[in-house]
Amino acid sequence: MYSIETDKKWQAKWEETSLYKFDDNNLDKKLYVLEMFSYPSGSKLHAGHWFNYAPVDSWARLKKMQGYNVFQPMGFDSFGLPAENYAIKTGIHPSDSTEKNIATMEKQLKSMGAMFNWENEVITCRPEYYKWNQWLFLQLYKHGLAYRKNAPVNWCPSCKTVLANEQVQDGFCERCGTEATKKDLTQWFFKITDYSEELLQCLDKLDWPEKTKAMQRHWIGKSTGTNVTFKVADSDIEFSVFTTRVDTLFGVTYVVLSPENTLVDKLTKEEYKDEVEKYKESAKKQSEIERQSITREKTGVFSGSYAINPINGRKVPIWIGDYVLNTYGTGAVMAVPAHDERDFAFATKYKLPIERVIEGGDSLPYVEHGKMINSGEFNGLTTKEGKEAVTKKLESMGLGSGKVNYRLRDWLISRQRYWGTPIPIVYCEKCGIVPVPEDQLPVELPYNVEFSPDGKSPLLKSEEFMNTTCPCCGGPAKREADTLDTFVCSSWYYLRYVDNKNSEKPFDKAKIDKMLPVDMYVGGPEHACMHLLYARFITKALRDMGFLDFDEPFLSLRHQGIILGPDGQKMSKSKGNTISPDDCIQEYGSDVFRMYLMFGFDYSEGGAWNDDGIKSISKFVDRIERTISSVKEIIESGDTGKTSMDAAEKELNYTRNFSIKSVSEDANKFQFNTSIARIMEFTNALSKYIQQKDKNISLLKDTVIDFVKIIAPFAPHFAEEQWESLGKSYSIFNEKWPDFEPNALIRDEAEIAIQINGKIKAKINVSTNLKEDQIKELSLSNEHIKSLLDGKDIKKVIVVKGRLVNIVAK
Ligand code: ANZ
Ligand code: ZN
Repeated sequence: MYSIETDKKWQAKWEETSLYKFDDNNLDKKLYVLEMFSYPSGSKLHAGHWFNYAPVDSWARLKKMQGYNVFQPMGFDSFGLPAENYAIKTGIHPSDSTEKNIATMEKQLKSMGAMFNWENEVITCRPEYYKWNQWLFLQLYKHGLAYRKNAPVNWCPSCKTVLANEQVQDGFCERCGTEATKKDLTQWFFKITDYSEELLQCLDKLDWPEKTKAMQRHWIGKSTGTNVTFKVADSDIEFSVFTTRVDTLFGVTYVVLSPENTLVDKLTKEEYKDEVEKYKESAKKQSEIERQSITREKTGVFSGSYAINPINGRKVPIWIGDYVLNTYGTGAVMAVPAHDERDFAFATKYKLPIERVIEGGDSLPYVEHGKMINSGEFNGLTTKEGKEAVTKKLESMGLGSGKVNYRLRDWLISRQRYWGTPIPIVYCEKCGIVPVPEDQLPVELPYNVEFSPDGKSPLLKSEEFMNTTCPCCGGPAKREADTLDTFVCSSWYYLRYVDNKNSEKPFDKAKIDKMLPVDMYVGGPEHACMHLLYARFITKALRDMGFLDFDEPFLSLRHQGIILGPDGQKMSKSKGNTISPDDCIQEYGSDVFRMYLMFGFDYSEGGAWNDDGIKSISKFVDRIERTISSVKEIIESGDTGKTSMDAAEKELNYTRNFSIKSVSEDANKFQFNTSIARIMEFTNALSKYIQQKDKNISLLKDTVIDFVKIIAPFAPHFAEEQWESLGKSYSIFNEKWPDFEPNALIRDEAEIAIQINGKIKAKINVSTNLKEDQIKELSLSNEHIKSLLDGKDIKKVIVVKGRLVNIVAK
């Protein structure tokens, strides 16, 4: 009987024979299959990890049997907040707890029996890895893609560190859910914005979920419009606004600057200074999210100055309002209250003029496109034509030009936390910012540091770390005390896997050019605008710096859904609804656990755990085992000599070939649940056939071989065991995946269901040559159906050829 002992037996054999060792000599058929690596946060592997890894391993096994040379590495994203927070909670040093957790998780992962290439493991918190993280930082710095600036940045008061824009979701810290605030700090950034356009364009050619691509497009936020220059009346000051609707330029009745715009002080007239100062103070307390909210009441103050609309010379008041963000466009907008919601609300509140310049709609604001009116020489042009014509005119006047803006901001990568890669920078009073020379890497993270966060970088407290000598002049210097965002570690780990033992370089160019891009990447959808964007950027940056020759890291991407507790809630220890993979595999064996995950859920959707579900899979596996063992007995008891293909043989052969075809196609598309449903049907067909008196033994022999082969990816240990019991030579995973025989799929008989009022009452086999009328007749003459219809009135009979007959009766 299959059990965890079967798992252990085959795991030992696989390891002993290096069955899954990647073949460096067969790169033409390489298939790089990657699952997002996990972070050892303290808790053990949970059902979600399994759901990410095990079905993907089944997919990879199918590919291996189809002749691919599979590379499927695994590692640990072991720096960062989860590990550090766990350490803070338990008081155990993050380095100790992390190493211990990694050991536990490795053991658990091995019990899954996946084809992981452990010899390629990457652990990001070890100096062998983060040395190259520092190297990456230095390359970006050398090429102007890493820089330091003072900026208002997102701050999480609970994690006590800055956060990248991507890590603030709807205003809250992505890690702990605390509302993020703003702080003015000098921080390090990576210049991802240099790649905005390419990051956007290349999305089109990626085989990724559409939703994820749409999220990235939205996050990059390309916006095509016009910068328009307004001169300030009675002054030589001028400023630009960014607009996507320059066709409404004649409708501008005022302009608005953001409170942080540096021109505000210069433009504010004496008598308005007090009020403007007060307004600027209050704006500081609002988050950008609040300021952008459509429902929030728009506020503003008048500056006392006026600007000149370049298109018609009209003098319009300059206001200051916090619905204008300083971090987007030019930090100033032209207001067209007749055609923009926010401007309309603002103008109504402050009694500013509202003038229509686009025809259409019954009421204002009218925000759609239309024909230009009240716009002088441009009257009659459509919005599209108008945008072009007005921009051209402004260009000829030297007062404007076409402009593309992106919402994407540079990636903030410094963190005021201990458990991360030290940023390899030294500050010298004489030489300023000095990068640590490459031959002095790694800058090691010191062990003896008080790591509890207090808002300042914990490394500041380590004199031994902080005080150093300047690599330039040899004088006294201080190290950078911040550490790198852990998303830097994960932005290139897939490159290191290929060449993880290289001590000279982060990776060998020739090697990774052969092994990458990753062919199939699988992980959670929550990474859409973080990890998946950063990794694309780093790949492109490394390409432009000459370290690799491809454009995109991940050609195909799939997301797994979330496994919820039996109560339909997110699994959590406090709710007591967690499912322990360890307990499950102890009780049922890892293949049953794996198969249940694949059969019980749509892979990309996930769903609620169901104990009955795993029990029924366990019974199903037993049933397969019994069926195979009966088949074996029959085969061993001698050949009957029957070679003909009668109806029963044809039926079995049909199911066999249909299963091969469907399982190959469905599993390839990550539709594991339907793949397993087909295997269930195959099992039924096989056990039905062996009850037959007169059996075709040679057909049975061939069939059972295919049967075990197509089970193999989904229940790998179990299938090895069955394969061995059939007397076949090790290993089934070196066998070729079966092909189906198209001729066997042409049926001359098909089973059809007979329904009465939509409920199935009987099943009959009919020749596929029959006409609808004949099928109808056959159904109505079925004895069982006849008895059920007794005394009823037949209203209608619907025939769906090859599938069913529905009799509507009262
Ligand atoms: C005048 C106008 C008239 C606008 C109209 C819209 C409709 P996207 O698509 O997001 O790029 N805008 C520009 N800079 C802004 C800032 N820093 N803060 C807040 N709003 C800003 O949006 C571009 C539009 O958002 C611009 O076009 C501008 O308003 C506003 F009938 O200009 B529009
Ligand atoms: Zn110096």
